[in-house]
Amino acid sequence: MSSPNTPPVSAQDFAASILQHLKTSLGKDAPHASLYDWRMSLSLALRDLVVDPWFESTRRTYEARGKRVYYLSMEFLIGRLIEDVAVNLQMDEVASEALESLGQTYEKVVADEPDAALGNGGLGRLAACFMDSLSTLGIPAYGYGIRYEHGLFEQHFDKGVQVETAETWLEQRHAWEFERPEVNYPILFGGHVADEDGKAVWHPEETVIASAFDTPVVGWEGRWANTLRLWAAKPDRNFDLESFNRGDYIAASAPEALARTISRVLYPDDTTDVGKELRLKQEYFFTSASLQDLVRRFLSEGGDLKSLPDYVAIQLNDTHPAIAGPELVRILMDLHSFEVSDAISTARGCLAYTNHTLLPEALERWPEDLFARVLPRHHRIIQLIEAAHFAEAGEQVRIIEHGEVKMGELAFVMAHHVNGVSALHSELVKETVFADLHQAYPGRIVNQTNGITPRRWLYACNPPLRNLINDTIGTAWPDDLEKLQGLNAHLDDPAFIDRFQAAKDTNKARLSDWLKDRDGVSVDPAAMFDVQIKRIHEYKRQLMNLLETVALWNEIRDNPNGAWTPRVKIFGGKAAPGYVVAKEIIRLINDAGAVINGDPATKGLLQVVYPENYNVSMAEVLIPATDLSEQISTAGKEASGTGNMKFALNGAPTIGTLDGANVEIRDCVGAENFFLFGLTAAEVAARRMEPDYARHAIEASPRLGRVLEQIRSGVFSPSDKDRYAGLVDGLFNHDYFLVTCDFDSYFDTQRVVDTAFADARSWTRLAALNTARVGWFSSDRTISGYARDIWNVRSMLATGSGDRDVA
Ligand code: GPQ
Repeated sequence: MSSPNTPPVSAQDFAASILQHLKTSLGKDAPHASLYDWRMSLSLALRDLVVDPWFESTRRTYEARGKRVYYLSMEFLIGRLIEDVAVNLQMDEVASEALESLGQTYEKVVADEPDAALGNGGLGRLAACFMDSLSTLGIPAYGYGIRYEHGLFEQHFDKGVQVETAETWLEQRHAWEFERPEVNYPILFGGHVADEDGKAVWHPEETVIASAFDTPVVGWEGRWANTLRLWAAKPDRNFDLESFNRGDYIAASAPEALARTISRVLYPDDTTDVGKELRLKQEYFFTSASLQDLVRRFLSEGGDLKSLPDYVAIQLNDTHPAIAGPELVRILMDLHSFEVSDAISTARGCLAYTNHTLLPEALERWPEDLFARVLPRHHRIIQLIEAAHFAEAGEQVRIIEHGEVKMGELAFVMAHHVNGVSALHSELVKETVFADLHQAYPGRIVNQTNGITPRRWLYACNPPLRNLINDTIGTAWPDDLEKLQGLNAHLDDPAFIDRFQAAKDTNKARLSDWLKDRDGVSVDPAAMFDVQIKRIHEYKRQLMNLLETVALWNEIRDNPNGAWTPRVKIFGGKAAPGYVVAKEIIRLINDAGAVINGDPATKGLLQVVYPENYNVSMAEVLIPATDLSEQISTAGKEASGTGNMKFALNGAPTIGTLDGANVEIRDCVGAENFFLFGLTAAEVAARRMEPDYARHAIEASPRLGRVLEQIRSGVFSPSDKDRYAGLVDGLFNHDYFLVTCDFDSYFDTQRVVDTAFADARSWTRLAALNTARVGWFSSDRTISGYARDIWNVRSMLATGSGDRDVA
């Protein structure tokens, strides 16, 4: 494996490798190569360099009989991989030089790669950051998920309205994966369960084949590489020749179409439950394939299944793979003759569950009849699990209740640990959704505050800041992010602050150019870039941000000679296609933006920008260029947030509520360096009990009342004056997320931000202070916590003193 900071090959050799791939893998010579051909050749040449560390990692794990982590997730939002791999292999400069020597521009080739958008948002991106950290820390691990043919939909705006089109990343060859046609498992559905000689025997009626595709995930400095194994669905019989011969061509290909449907599309719902049969099938499909695969691996190494928990740690990313509990029990009982209680305790010894939300609509529940029809054997096993749970803990919490199978309760009961994703969230998990189960199983709930990989979210996406940090504190920080604390000593050095400002200016200029090229939008890089990027959801309160924007517009018009701080309000994010209110909010942002941007009275002082189709690669351009990070969810609703960490790390102070990981970010940067506003989680709960709280808040705020009246009366929708009447009435009558109650506090705090930003040097110091103090939010720290508190696994990377301690 490569030694620190030494690229494994020279630019000359790497150029030769690219040319070789161009010829033998793409079938082109340089004069005829398209951008696609160059990009594929570069990717394949980089992939070649990952294979040795990958084999070596597998071999070492096998020889040491090391415990492996299996991370089961419906989503891996990995984005582009070229830069990621190049940076982790210290090949970024070499790759750039090699392409240059071939007459190509590295940045252009990198930008040609489609995002692998196999996730909705934070949950999926967290899984991708965890894969990076598991490899960086040298923990043997597999990520298991679904190889969706269509990732998250593409978003377009048609006169401000979100329209969705299918995402098609697999129309091109995916350069990074290795197909494993020999790794196939049958996945069974439906049928019935018969009692035969006192044994329950499942007679399924449908079989789908899960087929593996492996992507190596290389860690920092190429020290270690793990596998992301994604399952594609295939029919068990490809083609019904009998029907074909009869001339029934549609019937002949029907089984194939049906089977493939299972891995066809990613459900675009984020934190909302959909309850569709196909979704349940997707969940069981990838969970069953993954468990069959890990059991096969374990047995092939000569293991005795009773000791499975000593060698296998299975992490359930939310309830989506919660069927793992009953499925592992089924495998142990039906295929390996375990007694029920042994099967349950062995399965529980392997399983742990991460909860990502308190929103009741996101805790999955399946109608019992649907569940029993699709998975009749598991339905019975869940009854056995429930009985065992009653025997252990008393009968106060049911898993099957009111005709529904409750996946949160199932995951909890079958896990040896349950974790929340920020300190506040984990406490609320104990107090609210799982209060009774917490009583029954004290100590089971623990906290693991989320993190982000600093390789992608600072080193790769922010070269100017990366170079400044290297020059200031050396190069040991990308896998030891607390080293950024060393920047604290430079916060009062004017030369450092100048360079920090220069880095931010470079990034803002890059974003401005990007917006101009992509959308023809001009922004002033000297204005404050105020950014809110995330899924559109009422609890995240993009609407409150928009109301504040309109209020500010009013104030500037009322007082045109005031000392206003110029702002560009940047929004980014998608709404679930079926989430009507979220789509109205998108339309309102676009409508109001059009009016505000066209107003000569506020030109140069206030602008609204909403680039369509926000995704990971857009985040990589926006975050380094941001001056102010908007983290304004209703307290108690955002489990953690991870965008909040990315902004702070890249030198953007936060305006935010005491919610999720904001609380811990504020602890790290210092209360005086965080623009706090709004009700606390406890105050939110109390306020909701007050009658007519929203109406009272609106009456008490003439500023807010005026904005709502403008929206309601059609100021931003002159051709359709009532367009937003429903949205505004909603705020008066059922403002569940307390937009109205927090509005004044938010507006006032934004004016404090205005004043602070106007003092450029002290603002830059504040930005640099954020970078210096948030190293704790590295996902390396998070993964070390899981390894120590939940998985009981160790790093395989030897240091001078034996195993590297990941804790
Ligand atoms: N999250 Cl339940 C999602 O992105 N999708 C989901 O379906 C659920 C949660 C997010 C959550 O809203 C954020 O607060 C977290 O930071 C993120 O998961 C990762 O834990």
